[in-house]
Amino acid sequence: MTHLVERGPTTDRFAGRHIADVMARVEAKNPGEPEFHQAVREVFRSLEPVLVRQPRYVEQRILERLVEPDRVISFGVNWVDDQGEIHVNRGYRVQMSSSIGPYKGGLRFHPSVNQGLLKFLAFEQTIKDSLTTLPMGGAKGGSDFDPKGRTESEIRRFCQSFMTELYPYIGEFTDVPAGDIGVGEREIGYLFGQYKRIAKRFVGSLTGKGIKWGGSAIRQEATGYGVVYFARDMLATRGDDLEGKTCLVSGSGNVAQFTVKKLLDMGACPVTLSDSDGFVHDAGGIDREKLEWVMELKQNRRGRIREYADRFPGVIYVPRAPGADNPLWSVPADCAFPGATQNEISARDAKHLVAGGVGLVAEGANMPTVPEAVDLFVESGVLYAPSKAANAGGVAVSGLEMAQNMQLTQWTPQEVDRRLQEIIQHIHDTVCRTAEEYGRPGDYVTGANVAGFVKVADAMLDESPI
Ligand code: NDP
Ligand code: 2IT
Repeated sequence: MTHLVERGPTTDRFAGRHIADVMARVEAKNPGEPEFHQAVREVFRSLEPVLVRQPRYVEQRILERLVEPDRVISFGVNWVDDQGEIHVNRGYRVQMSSSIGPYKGGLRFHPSVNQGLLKFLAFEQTIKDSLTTLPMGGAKGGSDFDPKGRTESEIRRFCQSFMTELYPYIGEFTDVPAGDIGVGEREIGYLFGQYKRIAKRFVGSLTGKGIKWGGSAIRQEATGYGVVYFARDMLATRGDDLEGKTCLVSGSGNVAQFTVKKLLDMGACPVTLSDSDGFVHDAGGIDREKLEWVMELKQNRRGRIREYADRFPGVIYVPRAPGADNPLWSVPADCAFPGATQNEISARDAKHLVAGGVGLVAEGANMPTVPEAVDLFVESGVLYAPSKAANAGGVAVSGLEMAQNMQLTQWTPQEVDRRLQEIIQHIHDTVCRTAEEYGRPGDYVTGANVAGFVKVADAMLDESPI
């Protein structure tokens, strides 16, 4: 296939055309999957100079192979509610790439889940897992099941039924799911219990397990902590730190809660939290006591963030108006930590953020920023960390959980936290170095896409050159 590569001065143009061709095929072959197209386009746009330097990626059709999941598993999940009524949901596991390790990535339970959404998340996960330095491939799964308003026993029955269907496809060396939206330690417990019931083995087939039953210290905290460590490392490149910085945080789930906790450790002042109904602005700052209250509200009572404004004086609650700008991003601040969901920062939101003084955006959620908004951040000189780099701490500690399970051991929280900080620092430095190598110093988007991609691509070449 060497004829695919034109050498000499046309190479740049050729690489660009190759990327455009593959992208057009991705769109044609995967209709109705806009988030998947968006995620692939976001990575591809960084790759032109990579293909120029390494024409074998073109010859060996690495881009085409990378965007085709190894396997998409889809199954019905039947379960019975407390009234005895039968419900049918759809479950999935998208096994994207096992080039550098067993498939690895979370499970999302949310009514918006469909195959295209999970393909976007599995694709992102492949590049992210590559950045962690640990041997993990990329996958994502979940269901359109809506846990909101469901009782404990309904959630348990759903999880058991989901695992009964997923069971044949996972295992400690095959595919190791974890949590994501709607799946936390409680759900992982029910899923793991059912796995063991079928397998008759206690192995690390899931991560995010409880500390008393094979989990790792700091896994629950890891994504939020990691995002803040990444922000700290970015600010350090400008001789700055988080002390006294006003910070916007969106979401109020696992990632948002531990982002706030680590921001407080670093002397920053988080002032917002949200859920899908609206957001709260606490200009005085969300302190440790209030955060404890939020954790109790969200983890135990499954309450709504609106209640924060009823509980604490001087707090403003703004309900969400669908289709409109998200007013959370118009609150003046120094830093922003989106931690809810994809595409939650529109181009207009980004303008408000920049106008409001934001100089750093570190993404806890996966792909929370639309492409035009990313461009605006990069052009405006905002320190912008894309999710595949900034939120990799979660899956990195999942990797450490797998390592501990294999060794039948459990490290101290101090040890895991030390390793987490080391991994984040390593990702940060690799991303910066790669951006510089490709003539885009300070561009974390190019750095993350290229560094993550190249490791996977090289593994693909080593394992099966044509
Ligand atoms: P949780 O389920 O714990 O919390 C999700 C939060 O986001 C809730 O506050 C939820 O509000 C809000 N949210 C979810 N969907 C929407 C929506 N469509 N519009 C507005 N708000 C929404 O999930 P996590 O905190 O674990 O995940 C948050 C993000 O972080 C996701 O993008 C996830 O992929 C990403 N992530 C998670 C990791 C992890 O280890 N858990 C690792 C890396 C990334 P509501 O209660 O109203 O639904
Ligand atoms: O998006 C993510 O990185 C996760 N939801 C965590 C995946 C994992 O396997 O820990």
